Amino acid sequence: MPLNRRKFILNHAALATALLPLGATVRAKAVYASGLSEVFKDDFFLGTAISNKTLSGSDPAMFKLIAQEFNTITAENAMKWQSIHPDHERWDWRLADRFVKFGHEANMLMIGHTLIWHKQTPPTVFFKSRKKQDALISRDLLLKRLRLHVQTVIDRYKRQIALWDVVNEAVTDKGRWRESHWYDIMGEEFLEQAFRAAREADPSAHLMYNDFNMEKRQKQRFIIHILNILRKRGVTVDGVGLQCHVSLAANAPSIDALEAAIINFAKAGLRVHITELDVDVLPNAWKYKGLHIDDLPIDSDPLDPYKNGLPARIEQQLAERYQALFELFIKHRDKIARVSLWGTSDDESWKNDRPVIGRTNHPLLFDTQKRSKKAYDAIYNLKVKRAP
Ligand code: 9MR
Repeated sequence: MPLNRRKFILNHAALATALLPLGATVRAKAVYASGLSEVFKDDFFLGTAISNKTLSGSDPAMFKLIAQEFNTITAENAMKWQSIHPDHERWDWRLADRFVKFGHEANMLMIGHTLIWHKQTPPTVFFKSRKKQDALISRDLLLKRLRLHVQTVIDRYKRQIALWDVVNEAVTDKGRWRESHWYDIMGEEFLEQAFRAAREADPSAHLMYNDFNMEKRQKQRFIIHILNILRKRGVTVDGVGLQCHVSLAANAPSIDALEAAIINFAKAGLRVHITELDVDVLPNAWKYKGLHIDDLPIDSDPLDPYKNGLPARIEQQLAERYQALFELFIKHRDKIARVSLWGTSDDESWKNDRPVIGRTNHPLLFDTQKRSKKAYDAIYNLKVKRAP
């Protein structure tokens, strides 16, 4: 086993436990020895997010591609509160069970995403009545719900999942607590309580805090500060997730800013995970957030320029951007446990519908036909020089 992977596993007993019972499938994995994760096996785990479409079985070719190319998976939506626990007494484990079954069969390192978030959580979690969504419940009741949810989910999967995004996006880019129902009802305490509940449910799990725009200095400082406070109170957070939803423009964010983030989080004693990498190639359209591309009050063509494919020039820029990112990740491989893409092929990316709905983005390593792109070759070639 490569040194850094062994170190990672040894540092986190639960991960070892989670991987060990899979002896039989470890051998099966060797069949796919040529994938991208194999190329990076001495550096970090390399993964992707699996969509609900794939999990519901309508795209078997996608499972095959993922098994071939990656060694860690995250459920893009299937394990979020709204999907797995849609009502107080109702749990829906179907897609999450499918995720774990696939992960087990393909010998994947599985990531539990995400236990506590302000989005994709049913309003009934926070309000006194279904009809009157103005009266928030008490701190004590919300704490009870938080603990029940976190512990039920971890309990069910703890034999297979040893890494959890416990809390997602609790901090603003300016380095303050994000306004959310969690924060409104429980104040800062919700972060600590979430990690406490997770730690109780699986004492040796690898617990992470996950957020976007982690290169912003104020955000970084604040997150390190609050995670240090937790540590002083005896609640250890093991890792931090840098989502890395970046864009094609060289400074969005700059490699230097990302590098500083990786170094600062590592210095604070946190394992770094790149959790949701993708590279947006489209023009900025946040001004029209939530609108469909066909409903814009302006000529929409300039905002959706690559409907018929990515021109060679842009494809090249995308490859260069991916290459620069992976050069950085390789440079800091001692700090980085994992790099996960947020999806596999371009057609399934959330970036086609955000901020504007219905555009054609090209942010991932595989095109809509599941063919590897130049960006794939660029990062593959960083490790393996192919014969000309
Ligand atoms: O990719 C996910 C998309 O399908 C959902 O509609 C969206 C809902 O907010 O969440 C997306 O995934 C998010 C992830 O869970 C947390 N970080 C930001 C991701 C992109 O929004």
